[in-house]
This record gives sequence, structure tokens and C-alpha cells, in this order.
Amino acid sequence: MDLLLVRPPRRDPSDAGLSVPPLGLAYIAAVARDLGHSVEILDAYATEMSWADFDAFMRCRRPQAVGFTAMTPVADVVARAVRICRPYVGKIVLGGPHPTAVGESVFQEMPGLDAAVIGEGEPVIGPLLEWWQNDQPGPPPPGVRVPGGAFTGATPMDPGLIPRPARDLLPNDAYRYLFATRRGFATMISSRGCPYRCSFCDKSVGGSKWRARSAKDVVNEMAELQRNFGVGFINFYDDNFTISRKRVMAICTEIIQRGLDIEWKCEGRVDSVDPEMLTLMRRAGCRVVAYGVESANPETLALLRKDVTVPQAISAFADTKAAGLRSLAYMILGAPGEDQASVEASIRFCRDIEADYVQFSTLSAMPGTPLFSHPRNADQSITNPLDADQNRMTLTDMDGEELGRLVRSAWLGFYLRPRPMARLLRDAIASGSIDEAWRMGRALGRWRLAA
Ligand code: B12
Repeated sequence: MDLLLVRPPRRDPSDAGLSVPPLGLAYIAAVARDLGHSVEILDAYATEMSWADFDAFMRCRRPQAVGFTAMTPVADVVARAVRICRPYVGKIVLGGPHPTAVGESVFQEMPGLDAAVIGEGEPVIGPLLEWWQNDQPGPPPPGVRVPGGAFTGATPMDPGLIPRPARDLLPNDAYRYLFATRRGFATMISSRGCPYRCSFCDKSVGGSKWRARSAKDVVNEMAELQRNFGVGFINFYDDNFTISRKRVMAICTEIIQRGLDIEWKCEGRVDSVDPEMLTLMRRAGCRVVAYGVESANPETLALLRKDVTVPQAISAFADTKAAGLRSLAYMILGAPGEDQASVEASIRFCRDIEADYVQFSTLSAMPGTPLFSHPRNADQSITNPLDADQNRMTLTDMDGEELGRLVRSAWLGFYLRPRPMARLLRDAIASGSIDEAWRMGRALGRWRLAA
């Protein structure tokens, strides 16, 4: 079958969202291609295609099947793309966290869809395309939801057996990461699933069972990225890269033994790092560890069900610095129960622990998360300069305008200082992310003027 996998254009051309590869689509493409289908990926977001050009492209291209991916904050953008494509294509399927979390109601949101894939798509895409090719005999295959039809879930594949993402189909030169330290950027997933219970996290796709690839296989992929795609910096997007100390040590040892000269970033929990591990990570090329600190207020940490403490955050940041690594703190400001003073305490905390980078956000209740049923007090969207393209409701007891002002002043106060600015500029030059730095700078500048 002729399958076109699509990430739609930006909602608004000035959107400063991160331009990182749509790895989910690349995984689906690899599996479908291995099964003999003809597959193409259109990343209209990264290539900054306009909506008019997207329309013209689809009108001319007319594939047999189109597959979209959606997170909830961009579901309306995907719905627009589905409407545009509908007259020109045979079948349309949507996968990703949004359809997985909302289920059947996705067909009301996007009436143009023929099917939705629920959960991980690798074991599902082949049977779905075959079902379509054979004119839909019997019920849909496991993992496929059709409007009004019965549904059975599919069993996820062992992550060690999934083929490499089809990165050769992606516009690799269009991807950048603001905090990268070298040229040539790629993302990787070395494990899936997470056993923790954070109330703001949507685990509908990956599930609670942590499933990891072997250290050898992970390092093989890193080496392939360097050799075949000229990658110098890898961002690991695992939910929790540091969950198994043994595996992190094995990955680092493997990198060091092979003499692989590549830099990388990963996400960790403040309760699962220690000085010895961080030091080995640094020796193995790690430059940045990002932690979900979320808040300096114990009540908020309890609401978020982080199962970490403020002292653990303090010691993880100190150990990270001592190991020669940079730290990134993800923060959530203004959660229910917080007021101006508690927000300011969290902002101050990031300075106190000497985080090298910070991303301040507000709390959104996504479908698929325990917080989704929490009563909403402010139906408003508060953006930040790195995630401008979103349409999500903020959960807070605070006045939305006031919280928005605090979020903006947190970003301005943190980044508009000589050291963070100099570092960002240096890294942007080293990694070729000048455009990203410029977009973020412009967003900060606009806020500054408006303040
Ligand atoms: C990388 C990432 C990002 C990147 C963007 C990624 C991209 N290129 O689009 C950035 C950093 C920009 C980002 C931002 C945000 N993100 Co994010 N992000 C992730 C992360 C960590 C990894 C995504 C990934 O590559 N996964 C690996 C691939 C293999 O999985 P996948 O994409 O889900 O794809 C699989 C299936 O979904 C399915 N599938 C997906 N698409 C398709 C298509 C077809 C046709 C088929 C058949 C199957 C299929 O098959 C794939 C293979 O198994 C996930 C968490 C996670 N572990 O997935 C969160 C996650 C996707 N993000 C999330 C959120 C909430 C956000 C933010 C709102 C957070 C914020 N601070 O503001 C913003 C919103 C940005 C926006 N523009 O609106 C939520 C989404 C929840 C939801 N219901 O939508 C997640 C799930 C985190 C979580 N656990 O809660 N994010």
C-alpha cells in the first residue's frame, strides 16, 4: 500500500515549538516498509510548510493511505489537516497519545478518520494495512479502533525487536535542539513505559511496565546515528532513562570501551542518580541531565504524586554539577493550592540549586492522566517560549493573568542574565541551533516589551 505518514504544519508560522523528529512516525514507517509497503514521511511542521502548500501537496500527491500522529495539545491542528486531506486520500488513520487517551470520541473530533490506532503502533500498522488492502474482512485487527466498532488491544512488541526508526525518511537537517552542544541532532528511545504514578503524566501509550533495550543495542544505534547521519548530539526521550542504575552503567561502559565520541542528554529522576553514576555518564559523553523537579513545595509534589522530596532534588542537582554535567529543571508553576508566594518559592529554588537550564510550565490536565478528572478552575492556555504551539487548559487556583505574568517573569528572570544567555548563544553556535535561539529570544523579547 502507498502510505504517507504526516506531521501537519504549524498552527501559526511564528510558533517557536521545538523542532524534534516525530520518532513515533519513523518507527511506524520502518515496520510498514519492512513489510513491503511504500512509505513516505511528510514532516510539514519541521520544514515549515504553509497550510496552502500542504493543501496543494495533498491535492497532487493523493496517497492510498495517510497516517497522522497527535498529542492532545495539537489535536485541533491535526483535525484541520484531516479535513484538508479527506477529499484526496483513500484511508486516514490517526495514532499517538491523543487517540489512545480519548478513545472513541476522537471520531467526533475528527469525523474524517477511518481508524485510530490505540497504543504502540508497531504491531498494529501491518495488520491494519493488510485489512484495508483486503477490503476489510471481519473485525478490525487488534489495536485498531473504527467508528462504532468493537475494540481489542494489541500486545506491544519487545522493544529489542523493533526495527530502527526510518530516519532516512525524515528531513534530518531541519531538526534542532536548543540545549544541544554539538552539530547533528537526533533523538532516541532506549526504553518504554514507566512504573511511577505522576498525576500529570499520560502513560496510555507506553504503560506502567518498564521495557528496556539492551545496553549493546542502544550503543549500536548511537554509533549508527554518528556513522550514517553525522549525528553529534542525541537527546534520549525515555520517560525515565536513569530508572535502572545497572543499565545506565552498562550503556556508559559500552560507550567508553568503544571510544564513541558523541554527546547526549537524558531525562532522570532526582531519586535515581548518585555521584558515581553521574561521573561515569559524564565520561561517556553525557552533557545534560533533565529532571522533573516540578516544584519546591511539598504539597504540590504530593498533588503531582512525584514520590520525590525537595532534599532529593537539592542533592541530585549538587551531584550533577559536581560530576561536571549540566542540569535542566522542568518546573510546574501555579498548581492547585499554590499562590504567588509558592510560585515565587519554586522560581527561587531553581536559582538556589543552580540549575543550568529551566523550563517553566503550568499544570495541564491531559486526557489519560489521573488529573484529568480534577475540577478546572481556569480554562485558559498559558504558553511558554518553548512550547508555543499548544491549546491546553491550565489547572490552577490562581488568577490566570497573574499566573501568566509570573510564568513570563520566571523565564525572563532566569534566561535574561549574562551567564545563561552566553551559554545558550555559545551552544547555539556550536550545535547550529541559531534559529531556535532566535525564536526563543524573540518570544522572550516580546514578553519583555509587554511586561
Ligand atoms: C519528545 C516529546 C515531546 C517533544 C515533541 C515530540 C514530537 N516530535 O512531536 C516536545 C518536547 C516538543 C514535547 C512537547 C510537549 N509534550 Co511531549 N512528549 C515527548 C515524549 C517524551 C516522547 C515522544 C516520543 O518520541 N515517544 C516515542 C514514540 C515511539 O512514541 P509515540 O510518539 O507515542 O508513538 C507511538 C504510538 O503513539 C503510536 N503512534 C504514534 N503516532 C502514530 C501514527 C500512526 C499512523 C500509527 C499507526 C501509530 C502511531 O505508535 C508509535 C510507536 O509505538 C512523550 C513521552 C513518551 N514517552 O512518549 C511526551 C508526550 C507525548 N508529551 C506530552 C505533553 C503533554 C507535551 C506538552 C504539552 C508538555 C508541555 N510541557 O507543555 C508539550 C506540547 C507540545 C505541543 N507542541 O503542543 C504528553 C502527551 C499526552 C497527550 N495526551 O497528548 C506525553 C505522552 C508525555 C506524558 N507522558 O504525559 N513533547
